[in-house]
Amino acid sequence: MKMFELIKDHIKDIKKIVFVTGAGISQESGIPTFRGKDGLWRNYDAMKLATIGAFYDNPKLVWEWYNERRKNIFGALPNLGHKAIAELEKFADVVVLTQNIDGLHQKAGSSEVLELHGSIIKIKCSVCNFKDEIMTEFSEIPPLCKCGNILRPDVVWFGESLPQDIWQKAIVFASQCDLMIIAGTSLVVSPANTLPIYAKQNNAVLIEINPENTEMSSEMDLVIRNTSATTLPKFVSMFKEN
Ligand code: BJW
Ligand code: ZN
Repeated sequence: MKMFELIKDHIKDIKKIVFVTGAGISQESGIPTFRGKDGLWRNYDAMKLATIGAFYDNPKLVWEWYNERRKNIFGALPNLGHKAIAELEKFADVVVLTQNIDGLHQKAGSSEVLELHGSIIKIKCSVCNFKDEIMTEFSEIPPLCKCGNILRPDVVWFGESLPQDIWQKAIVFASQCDLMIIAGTSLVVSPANTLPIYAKQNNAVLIEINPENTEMSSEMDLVIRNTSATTLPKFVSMFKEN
């Protein structure tokens, strides 16, 4: 396991681990990523559907996309990558800063998960303050609020700001960690893609797990070009051995 030499000698000093995760970590649970050929849904570009403008132009279309994703996600199980992250809590303080809305980190048993882009089980009214959690598909789309306006997924679309309390906490965790592991994200979407910079300012070790190159691969201390379900269990083994 040559690739781990960088941290193996310092493993006793690693007290705080922050994970930054994206769609790639759930790919091995059967959930498609956004970018690349995976990110096409009925020939629509997922990136063009994940905007507030697309929702107001065609709420029915955007809801059809979410309805299909709800069905897929609610049937999905955490994979060995999610499970390894949960198990690492036995060895260090672990915080997961995820861009995913699928809830699989929580299902795997992680206790500190900050959902930067919201959650697919949550819905909210596009006009009033109504919010709810719904675990089924919607038969009538777009679903309507009691106030008569359209309900929407309680997720963060392009042009919208992240939930500020969660984002502020994420910055604090990122700024205080010893090790940041960035897994399954292309790091093209801001502001989530700035989190490694906060960690670097604290001299944290930065490790990327991704089969492909990303925007920030050259900034990493170590890049592991493999999938997360293959790689993350090896971190657990390494902590166990030390
Ligand atoms: C594996 C693997 C395996 C595969 N193992 N790895 C110009 C105009 C307007 C806005 C902007 C602009 N320029 C910049 C902006 C800001 C914008 C932005 O960043 N845009 C860029 C795309 C250019 N950001 C925002 O708008 C954000 N808000 C904001 O900045 O507020 C202030 C503001 C307001 C107004 C104007 C400007 C600023 C909000 C961003 C919200 C993103 N929302 C989505 C949808 C969430 C809900 C949903 O899921 O439906 O979030 S879009 C989508 O991208 C989703 C993801 O969380 C996010 C990130 O994607 P992720 O997770 O990285 O996935 P992929 O597919 O990109 O990558 C997968 C990776 O996994 C790949 O690298 C694979 O190689 C790898 N992989 N298999 C490990 N098995
Ligand atoms: Zn309402």
